[in-house]
Formats: sequence, structure tokens, C-alpha cells
Amino acid sequence: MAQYICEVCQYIHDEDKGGEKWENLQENWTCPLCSSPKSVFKLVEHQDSKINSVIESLTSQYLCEVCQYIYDENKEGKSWEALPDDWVCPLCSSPKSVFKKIETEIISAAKPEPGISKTVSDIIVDTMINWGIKYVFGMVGHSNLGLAEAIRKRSETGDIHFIGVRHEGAASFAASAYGKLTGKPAACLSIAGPGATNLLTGLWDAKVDRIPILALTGQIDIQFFGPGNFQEIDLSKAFESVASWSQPVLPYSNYAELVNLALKNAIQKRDVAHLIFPNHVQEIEVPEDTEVSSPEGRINPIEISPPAESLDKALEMLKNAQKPAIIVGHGARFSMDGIIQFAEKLNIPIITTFKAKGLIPDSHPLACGVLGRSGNPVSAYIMANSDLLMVLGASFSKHTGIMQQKPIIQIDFDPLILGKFHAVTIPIWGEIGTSINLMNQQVNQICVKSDCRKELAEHWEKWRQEKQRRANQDNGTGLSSAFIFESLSRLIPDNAIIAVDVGNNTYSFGQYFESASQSVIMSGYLGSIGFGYPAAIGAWAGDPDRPIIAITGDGGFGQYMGELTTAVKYKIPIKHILLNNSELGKISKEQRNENKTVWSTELHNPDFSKFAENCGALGIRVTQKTELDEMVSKVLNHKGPAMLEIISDAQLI
Ligand SMILES: Cc1ncc(C[n+]2csc(CCOP(=O)(O)OP(=O)(O)O)c2C)c(N)n1
Ligand SMILES: [Mg+2]
Repeated sequence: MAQYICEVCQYIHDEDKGGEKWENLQENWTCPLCSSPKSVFKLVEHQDSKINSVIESLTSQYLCEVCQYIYDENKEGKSWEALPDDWVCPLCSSPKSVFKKIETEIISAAKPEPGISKTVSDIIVDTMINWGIKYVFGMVGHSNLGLAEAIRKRSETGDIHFIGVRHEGAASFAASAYGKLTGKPAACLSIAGPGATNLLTGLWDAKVDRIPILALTGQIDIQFFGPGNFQEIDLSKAFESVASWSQPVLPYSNYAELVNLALKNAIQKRDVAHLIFPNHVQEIEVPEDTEVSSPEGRINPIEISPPAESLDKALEMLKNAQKPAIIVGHGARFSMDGIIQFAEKLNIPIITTFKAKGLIPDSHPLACGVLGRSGNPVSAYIMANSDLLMVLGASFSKHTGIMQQKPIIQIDFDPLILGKFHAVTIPIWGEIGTSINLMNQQVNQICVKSDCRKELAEHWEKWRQEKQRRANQDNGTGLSSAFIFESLSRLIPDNAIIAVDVGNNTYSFGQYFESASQSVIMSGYLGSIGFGYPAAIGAWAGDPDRPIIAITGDGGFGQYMGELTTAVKYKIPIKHILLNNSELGKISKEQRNENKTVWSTELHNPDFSKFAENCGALGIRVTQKTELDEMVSKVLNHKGPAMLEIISDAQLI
């Protein structure tokens, strides 16, 4: 007996419920609901037979009522009755009498039927791969083993890669960093309960920085939902505020469609999508021909054009301005060629936010470097003296401090970011690359501005002298930040990816490091310490051919030190520059600024370089200025993962 579904209106013709046998229906028979022809009907594939076989097999299971251990006759190959009376639970040593036969109908992995060899997880993973998911970062465990098995199978064919981390927080940081670098989503995987909650920080990092990311969390078995069993937390609720889209994968779900919707949401909203996998569902067998899906026809290009009217107004403002300046944020990172071309044609200086550091090399004659708390006086001067700001892909954070009283043209792909904190003169809704290309085509209508290159060069000269003065400072208690970053500016390759952390070390990087064309990855709006090292793992996955650098403090690295073993295990050649000032330097400074006693910020550290060696990486410690250049080069030229621990002065920042 079978069921046939109308693919137009979903009406089900059920032979079981008194419906005519399908073969006996006339060829001109039509759907009683929508009148579609017989040809649009499709046979409904049923999992009932599989579920029945599971229920059958589970009647021979016995549950220890003390520790929940399940004795499975099928697995053990011995019937319950055949066990001696003095047999005890192998987990908690309870006697046989506390065991209870499991009568519950459990939907579980079915025994393979002929022609069936795929599981729900295979469909999920195959569809993820079709959507371009190349990396999964995470930790395998009890409640995700079915899914892990499907990932393993496809990783063996090289279609997806799995990086097993030491803390799930590192998995979500790595996936977030992957998205920050590539603009594409990666996935992070955890078990139920504590594994899932460990993912939350990195997911928030991705969310607030507008990065697509996919979280895959295991869950305890469906039939246990509710009473608060071991590792049971309501993951839908726990992820509600971070995930823009979150759904459980259940028996009879349209599995491939759930992946489609998850990734469509992640990519188009640049946000967090979450799929919850109850343990048993992961291994439900599906027919070999169950369709996997792909993004084809499901996603539109996001290169949206701005309204012509807004663009005309912006061009008019630019025409009349004497000293316009461009401020680029991280959202402009894939559109820099067009922006630099535009700026060069019109002589407009380009300032960056901290998150956008290096999007234009500091050596470019129109570059002003970073603005704000991690910035320099060059950009501050240019902004203060400008009569129009063109803000591209930046979000007006306090850290950047864009002067809101100036006339402002703001362009962003997200209409909610436009004029979010205060009114701007002209908000333009459009993809930045598309908008700037349109402006480039109409550039003749705008007057070329007076050349600011000489003035800029003079300001840079003054700032470089000041940096040199600070680099020369020496209290005999460690190297100064300006000295460290002067060396790194010369020695880090132009094409490197630099993942940074949070703290005074990061602010100093913003101020003193002279960017060439390196990509900089940071925990922007969340500002989470600990991000730098796992982020380097994720960024390396995004572009393994580029040199990968992590710059952190001792406090931040302390949170994810275990990930050094991950880098060694997977031969990820991260060059780690660790500024060890034996304190949570940024917090000490805040306590001083607020006239409080510096308290609880001193750190009891290991010898980090020895720790690196212990993990199997190269570890070098530098205490003297004279040895810095040589040791930086040694670490950068090392083939595998390497750490340069620099004893730095917490005051000279
Ligand atoms: C997860 C998290 N916890 C706490 C903080 C607050 N915080 C900001 S910077 C910082 C100190 C970082 O110390 P360290 O890595 O040694 O950097 P330093 O300032 O000494 O260069 C702390 C605790 C944070 N931003 N994120
Ligand atoms: Mg420190």
C-alpha cells in the first residue's frame, strides 16, 4: 500500500485509507484538490518500516535505572535471561534487578534495508558541501557521532575538512575568522549541553561583526527531551538570541531543505544559522536516491545597486566639497580596488577603521591609517579638517569615533546600519563595490580636489618621528610596543594574514604597525580576548597559501593555549607573536585611569616559549632589543607552527 503526494498542493492520495490503487486510476484522473494531472504526483517514501524495525530491535534493550546504562541484547550477542543472576551493571555495578526493559518507542537508526546506505547526516553533509562549506571546526562526542561519521566519510574524499579543536570556543572563533577573511561561511560542531554552550562566544563574535557562520550542535535523544536529562539543555532557547535561524532536524524533516534554509539565512543576512541534531536522528537511514540540495536557484547575488536618486545627491555633495575624506570599514574589504581608484582620480584621502586596518597600505600616498582609539594623529587630523565624510562599510563604533556632526554620505548593504546611531546626510542602500563602481563611471561630474598628498606625507613624517621616539624608550623592564611593532612592520611579509587579539597589545598593533597589504582579522564588536590564536587557525583554513600570524597578549592567549596543540597536530604553520607583560595590561590601565588600585591583573605565567616547545612547536623567548629582529626572522622562516614570546613593558604601549 502506498501514498502519492501532489507536488502542487500537497494533497495525499492514500491507498491505505480507501484510495483506489494508483495503477488503477485513469490517466486523465486529476487531483481532487487542485485538479493537477496524475503526472505531478510522486510516491511518498516512508520511513515507517525502518522505524518499526527499530522498535522491534529496541524491545531487547534493558535500562539501568541507576545510571541509565543500556544493555542491548543485539549488541552484546547475549539475551537478558542468559545473564547470570549476579551480573552487575558494567557502569555503576548495580544489580540486575534495577534494570528495566525498554518499552518506549524510540525513533532511531534503522537497520540498513536493501538499497539503503545513506543516513540523514549524509544528506546534511552532502548539501553543506554543495553550498561550499569546506571546513568544520569542532569536537566530536557522544551526541554528534552520526553527524561526525558523515563528515569523516566526505573528509576522506577531500570534499570537506575537519579540524578537531581543544575547546569548542576555539571552533566558533575559527569559523568566524574564516568568514571574516573569505566572506564565506564555515561550520562549527559540538555535542549537546556544554559543547554547545561553549560555541556561543564565537557565534556572538560572528554575529556582531556580520559574518556568515553555521553551528551544528548534537542533542540528546528525542525521547528524552524535557525532563532535564544529562547534557539536556533547550538548545533552541539557548541559541535563540544569537542565531538568526535555528531549527532541529527531526524524523521526517526535509533534511536537505533545512540545510538550504540555514545557509541561505547565514549568507544573505551575514549572520548565525544553527541546526540541532538529536542523537538518533543523525543515523536514520534514507533511501540511496534521497535528494541532496544545493544553492542553485536558492540564493541571489547580493551586489545590489543603490537608488539612482541617492547616488545623484551624493555626487552633488562630493562635487561641492573642498576637502572630502573617505572612511572605510571592514564591510568595504572586498571593494577596495574600486575605492582606491575613485580616491586616486579625485585626490581623496582614505582613512580606515581599526577593523579595516591595512585595506589600503600605509605607504599609499592617500592613506591616512587607522582612526580612533587604536589609531594615529594623521587620520584624526584629516577627519577633523574635512568638510565631507564618505563612510563605506563602517558602523560608527565609539572605538572609531567618526565625527557625526560632519556632513556624511554613508553607503552600506544593510539598510538598518544606515543612520543607525545618528542621522547622516545621505544614507545610501547598496552594495559597496557596486555603488562605488557606479560612482566611478560618473566621476567626470565631480571636480578633482586639491592634491592632499604633500600635506599627508608631512603628517606621516611627524607621526613616524613620534613612533621612533616611543620605540627608543626603555625602562629596563621589557621591550616597548613601538619597538616591537617597528620590527614586525619591516619583517612580516606583505601578503600575510594577521589575526589579532584584544588588549593593549592589539591597540599598539593598531597604532604602530605599518600595514602593507596584510589582511587583519579581529574580534571587532565583541572584543573577546582569546580570539587571536584560534582565529589564526580559521584564517589559515580560509587561505592556506598565505603566511599566517597571530599576535596576542599573555592574558588573551591564556584562554586558548591548548589550541597550540591543534596547530601542531594539523601542521598549521601559525607564527605566534606573544607580548608577555605578565599582566592584563589593558585592565591595569583602566584601573589607573579610573583612580582605582591596580588589582588582580598580574598574571602568573608559564615560560610560554617552553610551553610551545613542549607542544611540539618552535618556541623562542626574547628579552633584549638587540635580539628581536633576528628572532622574528627565525620564527617567520620556520616551516611549522612557531611562537616568539617577547617580554614586553606593560607601561610602554
Ligand atoms: C572574554 C573576555 N574577557 C575579558 C575581557 C576584558 N579584557 C579586555 S583586554 C583584557 C586584558 C588582556 O590581557 P593581555 O592579553 O595580557 O593583553 P595586554 O593588555 O596585557 O596587552 C581583558 C581581561 C574581554 N575583552 N574578553
Ligand atoms: Mg598582558
